[in-house]
Amino acid sequence: MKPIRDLLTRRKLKPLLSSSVLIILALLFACNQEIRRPQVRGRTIYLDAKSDWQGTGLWVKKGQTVRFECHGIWAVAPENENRRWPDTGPEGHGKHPGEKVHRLGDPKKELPGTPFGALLGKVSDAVFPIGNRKEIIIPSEGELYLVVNDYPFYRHDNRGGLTVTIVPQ
Ligand SMILES: [Ca+2]
Repeated sequence: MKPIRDLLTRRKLKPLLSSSVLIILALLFACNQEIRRPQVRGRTIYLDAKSDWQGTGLWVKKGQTVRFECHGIWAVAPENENRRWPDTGPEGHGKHPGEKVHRLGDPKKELPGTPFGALLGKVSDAVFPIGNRKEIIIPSEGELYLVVNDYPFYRHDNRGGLTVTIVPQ
């Protein structure tokens, strides 16, 4: 009787043991995948001054803080207009002569009341200035888009671009 009982126990135990091993292996694999998966916290894009609104691929929420870091220079006019529109960063041309010459065109800007050449953001229909600020509180939910502030119909003569690192908090 004893060998038969042993055999029965072994027969019941064996599938149990092997399925337990499989479950443990599956869990270990899943944990490993979780650890290996890159944690995408933000991204860096190149924003050409000639570009229309450029998607960042980042989905942001209303009230969320987003950090920005910009490198590079751009301008809303070609090189031969450098005296009016000298190279600038994300803060834009506010203090330069071109801004005064074109002050009557302010309502035609992508974002009126904000300097030419300033970095702008858009989420859903909300357009907002970013400029050289390091942090922005997002006003709406959706994908974050970026553009240089210029006449939307006159970006083709712009020069330069910015490398923008965007990190939602
Ligand atoms: Ca332009």
